[in-house]
Order: sequence, then structure tokens, then C-alpha cells
Amino acid sequence: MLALLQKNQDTFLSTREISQTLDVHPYVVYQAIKELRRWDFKISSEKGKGYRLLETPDFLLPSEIKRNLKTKILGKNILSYHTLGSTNQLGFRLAESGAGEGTLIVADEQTKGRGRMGKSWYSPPRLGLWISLILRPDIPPFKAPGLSICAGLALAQAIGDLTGMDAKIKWPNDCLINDRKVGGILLELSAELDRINFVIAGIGANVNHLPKDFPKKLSSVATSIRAERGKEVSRIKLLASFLQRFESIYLDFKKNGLAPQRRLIKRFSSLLGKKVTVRFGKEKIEGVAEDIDDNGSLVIRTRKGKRTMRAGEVTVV
Ligand code: BT5
Repeated sequence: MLALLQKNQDTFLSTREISQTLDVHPYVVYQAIKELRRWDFKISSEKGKGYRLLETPDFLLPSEIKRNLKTKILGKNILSYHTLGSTNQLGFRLAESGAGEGTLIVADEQTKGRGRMGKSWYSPPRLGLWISLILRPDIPPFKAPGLSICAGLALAQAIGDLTGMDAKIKWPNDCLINDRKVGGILLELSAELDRINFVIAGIGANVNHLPKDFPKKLSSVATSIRAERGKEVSRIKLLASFLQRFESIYLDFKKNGLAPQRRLIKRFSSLLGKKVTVRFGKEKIEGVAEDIDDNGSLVIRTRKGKRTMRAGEVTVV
């Protein structure tokens, strides 16, 4: 129905025309119009003429996402929800029951958005991109963290594509604009010792929040693309650009590992050359962030020599 209205945006379509073309009862047409309006599609109706689509909202519907997409694998299969607990949680369940590589799960709002290690991710309706991708790379599990950096890099590039802004990646899983967190990546794995069954790559990006849309405890650390740019951004376009960027990095990563991306990763990195503290469990390491190696680990130069960190929480000092 939506595709039909979109194709005929310059004319009115009568209920009869729609119901005949789609081979449905006129009552179904009436119900569908009601439902589309509920989703904020602006549809004008005139007696004797029928319906005409005036405006499509920035909604993450599969048909809208597909219209903008040029990828081969990522987003071939799309599941889009008004509200979900967590796209990662659903992604995990779907992957366990066999959903294919590249399946994309999108939610307009998450009520139990997850960060790492049981932390939560604030995901209000309409304002952000809250998505998960099911990936099935044939790589050993220890290489998986590299994917988090790849996804962060793709997000930073996509933000740059759309806005020209200089977004950065902060190892291991943050995306920053002007030193504030605009996005985060959560990788969840199902694996055996030497082989990955699947990876759920969860990506959260704050897109159209105004500063007042963030809860108090996030207001000094988080930002959105709109807050930094002063202008709204199309979530659909950002998603399309992200998926395209991520697909090309991901396909290369599956074949050649992280090495070919290192130059870009280093260019986009917010940490290299800075004095940092890395916390990992009870350990606390201080030094200068020197490199990100071929496994996606952060190399720190400490007073006692080099340390390679596979994971951790970094603060710039
Ligand atoms: C992350 O965790 O940064 C990973 C976030 C991944 C979210 C996506 S959304 C789609 C998919 N489905 C999910 O359920 N999750 C993924 P971490 O590095 O642990 O950061 C979490 C911390 O960031 C929180 O403890 C807050 O301090 C902060 N935070 C929470 N919500 C935020 C937001 N919207 N923007 C910026 N910072 C936020």
C-alpha cells in the first residue's frame, strides 16, 4: 500500500483503485490508511478523489530502508519494530534459530537497550538509530573484537559522509563527536573455542536528540549528531551510509583481517598519542596509547614497557 502511494505521489488514488490493484477489500484500504497515519505518514484525502501521500516520516520501515540501500548482504533481510526490549537480544534469538548473515533488526525505541557488562543504553523513540546485525564470519573468536572497531569506524565515516563532521572512534567501542559519546557498539558472540557461530553487532547512535532530550546523568558525556551540527539528520540516510561503509569494511575484514583497516582506524582514533588510564577488571594501567594492533588490541607504552590490552575501559588523563 505504501509503495503504491509512493509511486503515485502526484495524484489521488481512489479506494476502489487501491483495493483493485492490491486485491484487498476496501475496508482493508481504510484500515491501512489509518495505520499509516498513526505512524505519522501525512496522507491527504478528498471526497470523490481518494488518497494522496504528502509526506513520509523519518521512520525506519523496511521499505524505506531498502529504497535507500545499495548493500549486497547487510540489510537484505530487515525486521523493524516500533518498540523492542533490545535489538541485540532479539538478534541473538533469531540467530540461534538460523537467521542469515546480514539480517538487520531495527527498533524505533528500546526499553532495555544494553551496553557492555550489564550497563544500559538510553534509546528513546524517534531520536536515534538502534540496530543489530547478525554476522556469521568464519574467523576465530579472538579476532572478533576487531569487528567492534570496524563498526565504530563505519559509523564515524557515515557521520562524516552525511554531515562533514569529524567523528572519532574511541577504543574499543565508542564513537565521539567533540569528545562526547555519540554512539556505541556492543558485540555479542556465540562461539566455540576455535570458531564463531555468530556475532550480533549492536550499534547505537544518537541522531536527533536535543541536549534536553538526554537524562541528567548523560548530559555531560553524551551528544547527538543534531546537537553538534545544529540541524536534523535523516536516520534513514545515516543507516544507509553506515551499512554501506560497514559492509565494505566487513567483507575485507573477513578475508584479510584488521590489517588493511589500520591506517584508517588510526586516523579516526581519538586516543593515539594521548595519556590514558585503562581499567580492566581489577587492573589499572597507565601510559600513552600508542597503537591499535592487527587484533584490534590497544597498545599502551607504560613506564615498564609495552602492554597490549584486548579489552578495557579507557579514560584520557
Ligand atoms: C556501549 O556500551 O556503548 C554499547 C551501546 C550499544 C547500544 C546498541 S543500541 C542497539 C543494540 N541493542 C542493544 O541493546 N544495544 C545495542 P558501553 O561502552 O558499556 O556504554 C554504556 C554507557 O554509556 C552507559 O553506562 C552510560 O554511561 C552511557 N550511555 C548510555 N546511553 C547512552 C547514549 N544514548 N548515548 C551516550 N552514552 C550513553
